[in-house]
This record gives sequence, C-alpha cells and structure tokens, in this order.
Amino acid sequence: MAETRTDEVDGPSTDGVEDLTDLYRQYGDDRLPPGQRETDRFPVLSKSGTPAWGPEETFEVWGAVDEPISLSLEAVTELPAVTQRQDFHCVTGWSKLDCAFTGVEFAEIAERAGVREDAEHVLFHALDGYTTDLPLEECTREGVLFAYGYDGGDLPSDHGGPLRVVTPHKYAYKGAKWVSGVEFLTDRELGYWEKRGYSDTANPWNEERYS
Ligand SMILES: Nc1nc2c(c(=O)[nH]1)N[C@H]1C(S)=C(S)[C@@H](COP(=O)(O)O)O[C@H]1N2
Ligand SMILES: [Mo]
Repeated sequence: MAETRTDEVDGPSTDGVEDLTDLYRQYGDDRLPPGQRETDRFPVLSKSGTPAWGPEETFEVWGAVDEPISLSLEAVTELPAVTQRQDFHCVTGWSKLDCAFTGVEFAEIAERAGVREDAEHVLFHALDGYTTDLPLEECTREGVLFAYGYDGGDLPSDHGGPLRVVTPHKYAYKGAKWVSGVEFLTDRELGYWEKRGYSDTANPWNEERYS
C-alpha cells in the first residue's frame, strides 16, 4: 500500500532549493506587499556606485562575540551553503519575484562566532560605507543569508557581489551589498538609511517605509 507523504510540504524541494516565496503568509494574504509593483528586471540601487572588492579584502565578524572571525572570500564559500528562492522588495516600490540566492546562513556565522548572551542587535558594514541594522533575532531566522551566488552564477558586482546580505522578510535596504563586516551589539545602533528617516523595522507587508 502506498504511503501518503506529508513530510515534503515544508521541506526543501527535490532540486535542493529552499522555497521562501510563501514567507508573506506570516504577515498577510498577498504575496506582493501593499504599494509595490512587480518588475521583471532586477534594478540596481546603490547610494554611491559599485565599490571594488580587492583581493586582500576579508569578511570580519566582531563585537559581542567570543570568537571574532576573519575570513577570505574563498573561506566563506567553503562554509555550508544553501540556495533559496525568495522575493525581493525595494522600499522605492519595486518587487522582483523568484530570485535564487546561494550563500551562508547568518545563523551559521553567528554560531561560529559564539555570539554572547548580551548581544541584542547587529550592524552590517559594507565597502561603500553603507551600514544597516537589525535586531539579532531578525537575523538568526531562516532566509537571512550572506549570498555570493545568484540564479546559478556568481552574484554580479552591481548587485553586491562578491558578497551581500539578503533579508526576504524586510525591505531590501536591510541587506547590505559588498558586506565586509558584521558587528554584534549590546545596544541598538541605526544604519545609513535608518538614520535618514527610513523605518528601522522595515516590514513590507505592514508598509513600514519611514520612521
Ligand atoms: N552597500 C550597500 N548595500 C545596499 C545599498 C547600498 O547603497 N549600499 N542599497 C540598498 C537598497 S536601498 C536596496 S533596494 C538594495 C538593492 O539591491 P540591488 O541593487 O541588488 O537591487 O540594496 C541595499 N543594500
Ligand atoms: Mo531600496
């Protein structure tokens, strides 16, 4: 007698891609957040152009951790990786659906760094001087990745390659492109756009655009 398999519903699909395109159900009924329009393009949005990631550049983790980390890009790509399909929502109003990103989960890095009990917040640092912040508990959940792959290839430099953060549950400004550092904090600090009037919580389904 054939068994009914119910355990495949939430697990990774057979192609090894984690499907996070239904993440919106945690927040509302509509996949497209209010006030957003869908685009087939993948626009580039950078405050000041694409910085060069030199061969000496490292990825650093510091602050409220027991084991600060310094890794070459190559070492980052040797860590356990995941590929996820997700939607991407920019606060300026466009959404790109079904993006496939490959990278290392935030939780994997946090685990290796030995995040201290008193750590509560995270500030991401990027090569172009950009910063963005999130509460620690918004980072250790599924979907927050240090991504180096996009749609089966390398992440293009305009889109933050060789390494960027993606945050499918937040507007895309919470995902630092060219991310070179992660700072664990005991108190909240605001990032670049958050200091300039954009929402610190940035939930697209609640339209949290401005503070
Ligand atoms: N380092 C850095 N990261 C950044 C930005 C930036 O200017 N610098 N812009 C943010 C904004 S507002 C958005 S919408 C996304 C855009 O990503 P994309 O250019 O790949 O579409 O990156 C975010 N991360
Ligand atoms: Mo954005």
